[in-house]
Amino acid sequence: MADEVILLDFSPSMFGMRVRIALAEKGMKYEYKEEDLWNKSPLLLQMNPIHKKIPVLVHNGKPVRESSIIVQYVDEVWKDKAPLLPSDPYERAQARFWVDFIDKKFHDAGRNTLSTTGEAREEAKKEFIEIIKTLEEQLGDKPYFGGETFGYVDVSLIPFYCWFEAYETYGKFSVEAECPKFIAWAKRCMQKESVSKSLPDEKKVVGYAAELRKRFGIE
Ligand code: GS8
Repeated sequence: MADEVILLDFSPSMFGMRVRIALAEKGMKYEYKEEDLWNKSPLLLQMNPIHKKIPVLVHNGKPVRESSIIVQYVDEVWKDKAPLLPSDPYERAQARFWVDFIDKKFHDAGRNTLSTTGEAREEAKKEFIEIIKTLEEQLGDKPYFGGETFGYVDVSLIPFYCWFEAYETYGKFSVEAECPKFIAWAKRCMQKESVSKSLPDEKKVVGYAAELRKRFGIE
């Protein structure tokens, strides 16, 4: 029986993009369902009753939740093509550490450049740049965080790149000026079809960020 794969998603979500990229890397066909996060579908509430968040991958009727867990699941289930996690247990633990760092540090720092003003925004930009520099050190001279090939950390981090225009527009700064190596890595990833086809247009993200700022009460 062929696999039935459904993705409950929201196009500007960096977490959803991770799953889209992982599935594209594996060459998987799936049904994409765009959610309205302000009016969630009964299917989303049924498939993720705890967090009520996207993304959710529904594989043969069974839900898998949390983007980093979904990407690892996709890698384990469709293991014959484009391995994303390293085969060595220590290397795998390291990759998981960096994805955890992205979720705990990088994500919040990026969001803070959008959700703050004045002094707090200056602080947020400084922290964001410091975190990117830490990631640049981790990348070293390798083309990808995964080494010679695009891997789990790359899949988890690249979706944030399409948010940079929004961070930079509202934060009034340039990541490229301070972290050119990071931007070179991002452009390298964008050359991959699995990435470029899975990411929304930056302008769309800027529009969504403007809406979020209104909701944060900034504008
Ligand atoms: C985060 C998902 C998430 O924040 C993951 O999958 O990695 N740790 C989770 N999803 C958001 C959209 S992206 O900002 C979401 O579904 N929000 C709806 C809500 O909070 O009601």
